[in-house]
Amino acid sequence: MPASVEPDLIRAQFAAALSDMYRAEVPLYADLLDIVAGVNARVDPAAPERIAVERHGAIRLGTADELAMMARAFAVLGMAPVGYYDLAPAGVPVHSTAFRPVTEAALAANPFRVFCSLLRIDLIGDAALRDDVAAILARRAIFSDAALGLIISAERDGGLDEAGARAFVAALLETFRWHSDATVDAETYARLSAQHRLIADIVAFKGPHINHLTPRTLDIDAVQAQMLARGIDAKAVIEGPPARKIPILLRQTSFKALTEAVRFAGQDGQHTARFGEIEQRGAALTPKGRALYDRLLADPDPQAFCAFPDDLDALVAEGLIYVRNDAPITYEDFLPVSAAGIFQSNLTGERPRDYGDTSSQAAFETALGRAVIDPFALYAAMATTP
Ligand code: OOG
Ligand code: NI
Repeated sequence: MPASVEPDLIRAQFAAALSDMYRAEVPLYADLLDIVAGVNARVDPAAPERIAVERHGAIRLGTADELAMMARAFAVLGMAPVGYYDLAPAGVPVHSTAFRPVTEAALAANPFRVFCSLLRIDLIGDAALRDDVAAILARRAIFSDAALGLIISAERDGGLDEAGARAFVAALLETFRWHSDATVDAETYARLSAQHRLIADIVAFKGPHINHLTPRTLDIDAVQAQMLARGIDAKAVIEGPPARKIPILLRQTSFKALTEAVRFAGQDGQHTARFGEIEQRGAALTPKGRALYDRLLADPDPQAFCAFPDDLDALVAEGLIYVRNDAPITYEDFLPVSAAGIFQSNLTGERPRDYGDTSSQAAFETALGRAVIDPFALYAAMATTP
């Protein structure tokens, strides 16, 4: 068998192909890349190579089978599921993980990550609609036969050769592509949408179209200001911690979803799904740091955050951040509160839902076919003790 291509390389090729596809489909994303590249070059002309190509995307899946196969597809790209995010408390009927590279070398080679959500059919209150959703989803196949065949050969042979890798990138890209033809009629779309707009987005189409692709900026406030100056409809609030000398975790902001023309069986219609987002990443917090962050975030007083030290020595001395050779380790994951804000910002007018406290990591992992990796364990393994 010919030598197999490094998963890091297949991931880099896939991330680049996805970015090109999204750039062609969503002009706002091309503008974002422009602004972010300009700001990053000004902030740090010597920034590590990974920053220039760094992106995260997001998809939403309908069934356990789709999730299990997606995990196998991402494994070919050297990406594993890290963390469990329960969005139900925020009124969004999904739970999620982040597929991403997990070793320092793989992150340095290409840090592409995908926030991947699974619909919680059990949270649909209307039993008849629940059955319809299951039946509609059971009829679709989100992976082509070519993609499935290449996943199976990669698993069997321990990788893909060059031709296989090229074919796999092209085949998997199709799963992430936008399709303006809905798989349901307008009446069914309206029923799904009335239950929750996100349910219509997940169920009514042929596949889990990529709904945003997010470049990483070194100064989110500067990018936000430039977007507003260009007349782009940016969300007013930046999600995550306030601006600081030593950035921590993740700050994100998103831009309104596009309204797109779609075709229902026999009828024209509209759907809003795809949007823009930028993010700035900071230091990964230890469990102690994260507990402090969560406590301060819950405090209604906006000044509360002053209690989080903003000095490298203090952060290290108090054991709030992970460091490696005296430098903060970058946070590679997501934040459930910010993710909820990102979902909500694209669901204007959606009435609030109360799904109660129904977190179900065990059910998610059964669907996934494996346990998710604990992000703290990954940072702890990379850290050097001071
Ligand atoms: C995912 C929202 C979460 C983030 O950056 O926190 C997310 C979605 O809208 O499907 O991407
Ligand atoms: Ni995002």
